[in-house]
Amino acid sequence: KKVSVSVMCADYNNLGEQISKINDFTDLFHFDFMDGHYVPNVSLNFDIIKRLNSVMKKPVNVHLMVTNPADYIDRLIELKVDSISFHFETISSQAFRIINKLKSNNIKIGIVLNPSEKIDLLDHLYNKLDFITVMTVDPGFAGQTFIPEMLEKIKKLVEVKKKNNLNFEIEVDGSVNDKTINQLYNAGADIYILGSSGFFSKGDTIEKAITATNKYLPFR
Ligand code: S6P
Ligand code: MG
Repeated sequence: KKVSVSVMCADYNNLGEQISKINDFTDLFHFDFMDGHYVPNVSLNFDIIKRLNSVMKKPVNVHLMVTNPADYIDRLIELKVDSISFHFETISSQAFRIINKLKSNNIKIGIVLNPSEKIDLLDHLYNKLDFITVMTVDPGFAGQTFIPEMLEKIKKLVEVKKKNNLNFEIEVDGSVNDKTINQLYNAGADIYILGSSGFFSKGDTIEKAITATNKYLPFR
């Protein structure tokens, strides 16, 4: 089981300092990219990753909430990110092209399912994916309400994995916190994205947030 801290929820006034303190606690860093078009918000960007690359000691995952994700790939390859998460409908017409390009650059690939999207959308891609992200809120904003119906989707993915002997990891994004973690854990999620409700609000310093979060995580 892995933890991925959502950098969009950090204190931008102390970004480098916070990230360096989170290094030992997290397994991955999660960077939300938004273009103000696919979702009505904007968030992190290439320059922020570039500036933080020297501070971060854990792999970087970029979650592209953008209409034209193919436009972002070359710069993410340059930045040597570890993995990229794409929303299914934004790459459905060019999924194989994009997957092959990332694989040849040693970048892991994940597909994100919005709450409205069924897992069957991915049945032709399962064996090509490193992970599948189940959104447990609508994409675009931190601080939203957990959608409990998504637990079934996680369980279905676990079944598909077992039945077909597949390797993809199951990630969850959106309102992952002390109130939802046990259900997500029991459903079988592998990677837990922790943002405002699950990490940064758990203490007034990063040290306190780490202690409090380690206490409630069922796998630590
Ligand atoms: C949402 C984004 C997420 C958030 C995370 C925030 O569009 O993809 O990664 O950063 O969900 O955490 P919380 O606890 O506020 O939902
Ligand atoms: Mg995200």
